[in-house]
Amino acid sequence: MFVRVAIPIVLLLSGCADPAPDGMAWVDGPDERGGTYAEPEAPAGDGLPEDGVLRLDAMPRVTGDSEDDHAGWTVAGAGDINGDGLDDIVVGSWEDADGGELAGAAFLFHGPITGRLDPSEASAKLVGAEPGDHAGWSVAAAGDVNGDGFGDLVVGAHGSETGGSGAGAAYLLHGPLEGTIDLADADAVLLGAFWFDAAGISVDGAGDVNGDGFDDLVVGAYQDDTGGRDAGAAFVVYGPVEGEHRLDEVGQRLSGVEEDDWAGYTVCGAGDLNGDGLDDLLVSAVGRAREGADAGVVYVVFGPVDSDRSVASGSAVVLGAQASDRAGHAVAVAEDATGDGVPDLLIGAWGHDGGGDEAGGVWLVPGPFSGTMDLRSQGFFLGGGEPGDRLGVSVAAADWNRDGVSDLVLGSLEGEGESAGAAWLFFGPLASGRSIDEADLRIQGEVVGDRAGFAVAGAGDLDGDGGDDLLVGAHGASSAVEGSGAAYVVPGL
Ligand SMILES: [Ca+2]
Ligand SMILES: [Ca+2]
Ligand SMILES: [Ca+2]
Ligand SMILES: [Ca+2]
Repeated sequence: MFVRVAIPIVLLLSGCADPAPDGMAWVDGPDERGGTYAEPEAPAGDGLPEDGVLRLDAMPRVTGDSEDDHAGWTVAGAGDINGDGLDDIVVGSWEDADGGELAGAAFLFHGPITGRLDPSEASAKLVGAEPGDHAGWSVAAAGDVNGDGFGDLVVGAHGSETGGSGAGAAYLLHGPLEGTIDLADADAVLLGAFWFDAAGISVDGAGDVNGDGFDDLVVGAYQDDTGGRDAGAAFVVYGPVEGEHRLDEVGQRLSGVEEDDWAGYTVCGAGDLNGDGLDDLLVSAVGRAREGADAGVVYVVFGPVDSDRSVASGSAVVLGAQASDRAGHAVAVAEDATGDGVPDLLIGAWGHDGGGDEAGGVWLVPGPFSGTMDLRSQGFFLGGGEPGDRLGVSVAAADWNRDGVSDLVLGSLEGEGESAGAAWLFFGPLASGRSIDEADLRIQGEVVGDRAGFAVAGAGDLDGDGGDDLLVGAHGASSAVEGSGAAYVVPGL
């Protein structure tokens, strides 16, 4: 029996960002933290900061609750969990210890989110079932899996051992959700199929992949061995689903092609990309080799998925450009970023070395998608980071400026050293490559060490003004206590 390391050193969060006040203004209080938010006066000009820097200091914020919880490692729009017509958010905190050391947790906050909120003001806290579960490493809106009209949530816990050592798990929770909830009591508990599969490393709502009217789930298990050792897999689980099940018993397995492909490290519900009325998926295999390890590949998997099969079978394939790029580590679907009415893909490749060692970069790949596509010759490159910036460690698309065209958000580490962090926002439509120097806005972290932009996501419409809001995770922030972590809301224009 060989022994495998469940958590590789290079492990970073997997990212799938779903499509997502209108400029509330910060009003200074008696001290620098004592301000409040107010509805704005009519914004000057277009309402954008004159220097092109959007400072998170002035944005609504939620925090983790204990030292070194690093909440905000993942952030996601949750959909409308409580059915009040306003979208809600979920913030992952996999180092939270309420359920035991590294059991992890996720916080649900209902929209609207104004001012600066404590974790005690969360609408619900979902607590990892057992020590070491890493619950909240991945979190996502699940759509409406049980068809009751309330949005549902899915939480990954790839360290869970309920299904065997390192098997991992994903939890489905039906909205509405209030108070403290032990994930062991989730409406559905989906266990990794085998030891050390690391199921739940990534999770997402899949939309309705089989067209039965119920939303479905996709769960990544990057150490699944079906296609070769650590070839990885993604499981599609059709709603409705309740109770405890093994993923291979209740889901369809899309298995990676070769050893060490790490298929399913990132999974993403993509909406209906090919217009056949069935929703489609993205499955990234960040370890896939191309003239060397870890070039990465993104599979566009078209619904329906009727049986276990290779993830490459019948899928469009987008090849990473170079070894070590890790293309697809973060992915997002833009409803339309080029202005032709066809959905586009945003593919982050934080390991790309074009701008220096791990400067990173992001490709915008215009749809439609078919056959084999190659980032060397297809798509627009968005780059310009410095060495170590890992630009594209997170990506998101949403219509933030409300002009009907998707806007793009590129997150980064911004340097290997201590960093406040940053993300860059480009307004669509984009028709060619760009440098982040040409970005329309730079979203700037608050304090050195915050790591703002390590996670970004579309939040949906938290305040009901009809525009898309953004989320920026800052897991390094010490906003509440040292290393509590934080997540910021950037209200749409
Ligand atoms: Ca709501
Ligand atoms: Ca529901
Ligand atoms: Ca379905
Ligand atoms: Ca726009």
